[in-house]
Amino acid sequence: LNELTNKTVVVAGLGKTGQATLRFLRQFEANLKVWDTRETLSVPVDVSEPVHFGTPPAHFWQGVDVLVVSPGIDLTHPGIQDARSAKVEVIGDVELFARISPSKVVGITGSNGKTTVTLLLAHILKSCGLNAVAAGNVGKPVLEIAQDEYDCVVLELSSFQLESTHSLQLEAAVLLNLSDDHLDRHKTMSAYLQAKQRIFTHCKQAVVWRGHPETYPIDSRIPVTTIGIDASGEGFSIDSGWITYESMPLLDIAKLPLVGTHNILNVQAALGLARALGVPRDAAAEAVYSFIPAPHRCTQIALHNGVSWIDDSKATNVGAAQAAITGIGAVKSGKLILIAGGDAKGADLSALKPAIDQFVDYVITLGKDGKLIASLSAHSTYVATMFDAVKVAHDMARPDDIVLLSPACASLDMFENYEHRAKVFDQSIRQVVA
Ligand code: UMA
Ligand code: ADP
Repeated sequence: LNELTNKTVVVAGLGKTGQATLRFLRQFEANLKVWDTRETLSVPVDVSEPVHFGTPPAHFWQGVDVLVVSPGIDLTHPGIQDARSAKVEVIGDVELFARISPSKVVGITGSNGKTTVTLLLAHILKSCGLNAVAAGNVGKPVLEIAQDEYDCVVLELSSFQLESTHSLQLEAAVLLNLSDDHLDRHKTMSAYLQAKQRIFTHCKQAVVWRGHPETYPIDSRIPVTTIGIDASGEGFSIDSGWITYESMPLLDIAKLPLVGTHNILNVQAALGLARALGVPRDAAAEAVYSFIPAPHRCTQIALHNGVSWIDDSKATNVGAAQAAITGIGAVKSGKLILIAGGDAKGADLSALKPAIDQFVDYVITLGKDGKLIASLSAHSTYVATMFDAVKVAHDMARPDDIVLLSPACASLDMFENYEHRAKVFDQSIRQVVA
C-alpha cells in the first residue's frame, strides 16, 4: 500500500468503518480528510483530520486520489458522483483489506444467516486448532485485523461492502440465500443479487444451496459443494434426523444448539466452508455441538406460566421472519402470537401473508409499517409501543402458547438498533409478568 504515500485520501463516514480506516491509514504518509453526509455529528476525540459535513462542493474533490466509503453511504450519493467525475478512485474498506491481508479469507454473504454462519465457522476453525478470526459486517471492521496473519479470516460481507470491493481473493465463499432486503438502497432484486454475486468474482470454491440457482456462481468453472434440506445423497443433506455428507451421517439434528430448518442450512454452509479449507469433517462436525449462538436470533428469553417468549429481534427483513414463523409454527402445540413491525425498508410485506395464514394465530404490530402487517391478518391489532404489544400478548397467552418477536423490519423508527428493541422487549416482559 505504499501507493498511498503522499496521496490525498478522503474517508467517508465516521462510524466503526471510518474510524478503523483512519487508524489504518495514519500509518502511511497520506494526506487524510474526513467526510460525513450528516450535517452535525460529534467527532470522536482521536479524529484530528479535517471533517466536512453534508454534501461537499464539487471542487472539494480536486487533488483527491482515493475515497474510502463506509458501507452505510449510498454509492449514488451526489457527493460520490462528483468524486467519480473528478476521477477519484472510490473503494470500500474491504478493498483496502483485500490488497494488504496476508491471510487466507473465506467470505459469507446472503440476506439472512450471515452472522450465524460466520461465528459458527470461526468457532469450528478455532476448535480444530486454527488461528481464525471473524470480521467484517459481523461488527469487526476488516482494517482492524488487516495486517495480522491468521490461518483464516472468516469474513461476513454485506451487499454494501461487496459493491465497493473488486480484488478480494477468497478460498471459498457462500451466498446463503436471497430475499427482499435493502431495496431502499439497491432498488431492484436483480441489482441486489448482482451486488451479492460479486462475492464469487475471485473465488476458488463455492458452497451453494441446491435448487436455488441465485446462490450459484455465474462462472460454472468454480467447483461447488451443495447444501440442502432434502434427502439427496449429494453434498450436505438430511436423512432420518441427521445432517449427512454424501449420505454419511454427520450430526444429530436434535442435539444442535440452533433451532429451525434455516439453521440446518446454516450449519451445512459452515461445514461446507470448513471442508473447502481442508478441515477434517468429523472434527468440524463435533465442534458444532459446542457452539453458543448469538443472541436475538430465535432465542427463548422467558418461560412464564407455560408461555414461551422468543426474541428474534434480528429478523429485520421478511425472509428472516418467514423462517422463524415457519420453523416455530411447525413445532408449536399452542397458539403462536407474533409481534412484528418497524421500518420495512421498502420491502413487500405481503410476502409474509402465507406464513402468517398458515401458522400465526394472532398478530400484534407496531412501528412505521406495522399497520401494513396488521392488514395481512383478520386477527391482528396495531399498538403504539413495545410495552403495549407485550401487554396484549400477555393478556391473550395461555400455557403452551409462544410469543414470538420477529419484526420483519428494521428497528430504527422506534429504537436505537435491534439490540435495543430486544432489550425493551425483555424489560416489558419482566414488567408484565411481575
Ligand atoms: N453515514 C453518512 N451517510 C450515510 C450513512 C452513514 O455519512 O448516508 C455516516 C454516518 O453518519 C456515520 C457513519 O457513516 O458516521 C456510519 O457508517 P456506516 O453506516 O457505514 O456504519 P459503520 O458504523 O461503519 O458500520 C458498518 C456496517 N454498517 C452498515 O453497513 C450500515 C456494520 O454492519 C458493520 O458491522 C461495520 O461497518 C463493520 O464492518 C451493521 C449493519 O447493519 C451491523 N449492516 C447491514 C446489515 O447487516 O443488514 C448491511
Ligand atoms: P444476518 O447476519 O444475515 O443478518 P443472522 O445470522 O444475524 O443473519 O440472522 C438474522 C435473522 O435471520 C435472525 O432473525 C435469524 O433467525 C434469521 N436467519 C438466520 N439464518 C437464516 C436463514 N438461513 N434463512 C432465513 N433466516 C435466517
